[in-house]
Order: sequence, then structure tokens, then C-alpha cells
Amino acid sequence: MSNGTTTLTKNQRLIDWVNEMATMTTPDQVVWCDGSEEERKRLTEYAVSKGILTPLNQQKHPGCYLHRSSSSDVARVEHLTFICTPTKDEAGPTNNWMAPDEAYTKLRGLFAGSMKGRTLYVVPYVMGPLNSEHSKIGIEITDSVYVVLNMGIMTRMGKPALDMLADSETFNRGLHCTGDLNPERRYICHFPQDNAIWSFGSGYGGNALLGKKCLALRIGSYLGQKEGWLAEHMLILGVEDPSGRTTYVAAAFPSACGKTNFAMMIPPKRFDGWKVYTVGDDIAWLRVGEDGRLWAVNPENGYFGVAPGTNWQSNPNAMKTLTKNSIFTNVAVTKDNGVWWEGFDGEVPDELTDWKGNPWKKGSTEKAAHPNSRFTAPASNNPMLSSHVNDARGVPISAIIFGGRRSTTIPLVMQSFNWAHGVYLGATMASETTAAATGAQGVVRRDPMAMLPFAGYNMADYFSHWLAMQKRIPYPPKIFMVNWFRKDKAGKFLWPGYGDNMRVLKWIIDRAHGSVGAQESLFGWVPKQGHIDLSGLDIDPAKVDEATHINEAEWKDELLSQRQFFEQFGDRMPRTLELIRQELLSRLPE
Ligand code: OXD
Ligand code: MN
Repeated sequence: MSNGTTTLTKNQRLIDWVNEMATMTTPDQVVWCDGSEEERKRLTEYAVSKGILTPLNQQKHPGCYLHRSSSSDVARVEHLTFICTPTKDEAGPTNNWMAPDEAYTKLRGLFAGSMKGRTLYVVPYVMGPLNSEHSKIGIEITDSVYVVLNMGIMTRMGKPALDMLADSETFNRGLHCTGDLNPERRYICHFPQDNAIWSFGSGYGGNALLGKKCLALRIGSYLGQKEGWLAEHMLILGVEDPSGRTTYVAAAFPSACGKTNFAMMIPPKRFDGWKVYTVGDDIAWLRVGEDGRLWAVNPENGYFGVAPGTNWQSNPNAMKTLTKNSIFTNVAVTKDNGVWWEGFDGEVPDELTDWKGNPWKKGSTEKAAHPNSRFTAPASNNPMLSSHVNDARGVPISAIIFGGRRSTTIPLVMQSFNWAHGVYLGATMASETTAAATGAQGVVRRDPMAMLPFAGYNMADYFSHWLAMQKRIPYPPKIFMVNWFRKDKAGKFLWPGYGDNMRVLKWIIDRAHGSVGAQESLFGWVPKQGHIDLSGLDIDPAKVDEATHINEAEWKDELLSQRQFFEQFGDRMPRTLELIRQELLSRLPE
């Protein structure tokens, strides 16, 4: 084994840790990644030579490659994801818990000798803008060249991270090995107190690209509570109005509920002169700025987006973003070696190669692309990328939006009465499950702040932290709730969604600036008739009324089911939220 010496860093604690991990995993060689273009080319060629990546049609998709994962490794595995805090209570009832000693012992057994015959890559990376106080440094050790190439897109990777780290010992220690991809030997373990992540047995993004869900959300949320900031599953966008004023909004939607589409939205014709800029499509780190406002950075540097449903209609900016230098995972391939997925533009081709590499014929009952197939694309490809993504202090947030995928009950849009009520709206969010995680789909589950799978500590303490943040933010953003997914009795969506969500966003922004009125409803402020601009939209206003309607019977069930959710946290649950629930319930007729 080469000893893995490097000229890239003199950080002895880092070098010692890498050597310790190499001694355990016994790779054939250790390669430190510098993040250079030359390295990207070399590793890509290597991945192609091993069949890990396949070049796509280079005329249609320059610099793009296809990866097919093992068919049992296609999504996050929440049941195999553990928060390893000293006590079970610190992880809370919504997380799987393993005692740190037990987890280290179990995983050491799996990692021991696991990289024999393989290369151990050392991937230094920064989450957040370089040299920002918001940012965190991670080192991911991995045996997967696919992971290295994805990390190169998703993070600021390589030498700049080591330069920023210098000789500090404060970095996230991430250890990842694909093992034999056997789901029986798959564990995604987080050690918040050690700032460490050990992930074994999966190559899937959310399990294996450790900067994303593991560091930026699970470990990040724990650090946020300790250090007085928030790590959230939120997109960040900026809306520029015709006068040139830009207002920034952060929005939490569960996985595969349209965060990327919302973050890259193109306003409809009626909004001539309005522009939406993307800051981030998945994660926001929020801190109180010197001016007393809440400021946000996107810790990521690329998009790991859901492919199915993405097309020139639903998200033209995403289509432009993924035209070059992107990695596609588990999509289908056309005869001329282009990409395809369900919901792609144009006619369904007669023949395709499906995500498993098998021939596929039009009319097949099987999906050609996996429902959770993904593109990994550099943020710099996005034509509407905000010019502030690399700003060390981030962007100031005027509104926070919580949204779920709910066929019933939840109205199109509602503003909270105040911060605590806004936290309550976030804490009681629920959504129908999607293909982004393994398990049944379309089942309504509580997903507070879209963070259920991503809170790195007890969710009740997380709610308390949100409530406590109020005192730290002299000029807090206004908080809203949206639901683009409400359906009528025939099962049809009541609201067109996509670019037309701009109409709702405009009301939200105007509310944030105090420049439009609202109607008080039992459960929050809602737009008055006429506040949501429907001009140029072919929609029956009765549908909009139905989308915004509050059905008291449905709300009664909703409030009762929220109680069950709160109860599992016992005494740790902040009383404020339960009292708000009771007060709202008391407004309903017996
Ligand atoms: C994601 C997810 O990949 O939330 O962003 O699963
Ligand atoms: Mn996500």
C-alpha cells in the first residue's frame, strides 16, 4: 500500500486520521484529491474504463456521463440511517439510534479490510462559500470514484478546502465505503458529538455524498443548535421586481416535492420584468447577521436533482443546467445515446434502454427511468444563478415558506400570525411520501420543516431551538405555508403549479414588505379575493377558491392527528406548540 503522503497539506491531525482509516480499510493505494480539472478528466477516464460511467452522446450532452447503480441502491435508506448520540433521548423518537460504541464496533467490523484491492480517495471539501464564517470543512474518505466525481460537482472540493482548513483540527471526519452494496450490510451512521459520519454499503447520493444530507443537514442541524444558527432543508431564491429590488426567500419542501423547480422558476408572461434567481435548491444555512436580519448561504455548489418530471415546460432552467458536464444516475437512454425519463419532452420513444440497462419498449408497464433517477449538475451551469451564491455572508431572507404535498386540507397559501405560530406551521407540516426514500409512496406522514429524515438530534429540541431563535433575530422573516398539490374530488390538481407559483410568491413577497392586505382565517392570514393575480391564467376562479378553502372537518382531523405526533416527544415537546394547537382547535365548533 502506498502510504498516501501528500504535498497538499501539512495538517498532521488530518494526515494521522487518514492513515488510521487506511490502516483499518487496507486499500491498495491512497489518493488525495486536489479538485483540479486535470484530476476530474483522469478520474472520469478511469471510471469509463471500469464501466462505472458511460459517456452519453457528446454532441447532445457534452461532458455528460451515465451511471447505473445497483438496483437495490437507488434512494436514501431512512431505516438504516442512525444518529449515534450518547443517549437515545438526544436522538429522539423520530430517529434511529445506536450507541456510539456499538456503532463504531459494528462498523469497524465492516470497514476492516473493506478497501482491499481498491483505491482510498481523500476528498477535502467545503460546504458553503470559501472563507465564509458560515462554511464548514469536511474530509470524505471514499472508495468510490463516482462519489469523488459527484462531490467535485456538489461541493467546493480539493485544494481550496485544504488551504481553508490550514492546520485546524476542526473538520468533519467522513468515512465511506461501498462495500458489496448488500442492503443487509448498509449503515449510515452519524456521530454529532465527534463531528463524524461513517457510511457503509451504499453509493446513492444521499447516503454516500457525505457533504449533503449527512453533514449539511444532520450534523449541521446539531452544530446549528450548539452555535445558534439553523441548518435547513430549504431552497433559497431571489425575486427581482421590475424596479430592481431583490427579495430573498427560503422554502422547505420534503424531498421530491419541487424544490428544484421552485428555485429555478420562470415567472409567467404576466410578470414581465420579474426575475427569479437561484441561490440554492435543497439546503440553507441561516444565521443572524450584524444588521439583525436572517442571512442564508447555500452550502452546496451543484444540484442533485430528481430527473423524472423535469422538462422544458416544468423547468427550462434545469434543462439548460444539465446540458453539459453532468452525471446522470439511473435514467433511461435513447437509441442515439441521449438521456430520457418519464415526463421528458416530446413523444415517448418506441425503444429505450431502461435504467437497469435492459431493452425497453413503449407501452411497457415498467418505468424506463427509475422514479428517483437523478442528475448531478454544476450550479455554474444555471443561467439564473444568483450573483450572490459565493458571498461570504449570504443573502438576507425576508420570508420563509413551509410546504408539503397534501391532496386535502392544507390551503394554497397561508401566513402565520407570528414567529411561534410560524414554527408551529413548520412543526406540523405533513406530506405524502415520494420515491426519494425507500418505502411506501403516497402515504401522508408528518415531516416537520421537511427535516424528519435530516434532524441530527431530538426533533423536540429542534423545535425549541427554532422557537428560541426568535429572540436572536431582531428583524425576522415572515413565515408562510403553501400547498401546490391540493386536489379536487375527481383527483385533479386545483392549482397549475410550476411557473404559476410566482403568483402566490408575489403575494408572499408583498406581505413580507407589508405592501398588500390579507384576510384573517381561523388558522392564519390568507389572501383576500383578488390578491392573487390570475390574469392571463386559464383557470376557473372557483378552483382557486377550492384550493384556498378551509374545511373545518378536515382541520379537526388534522389538529387531532398533530397531537399524536407531538405526544411522542413527551416532556421534551415545547409547550408553546401544543398550546397553539389547542388554541386553534378551540376555534372549531364542537
Ligand atoms: C435529496 C433528498 O436528494 O431530499 O435532496 O432526498
Ligand atoms: Mn433534499
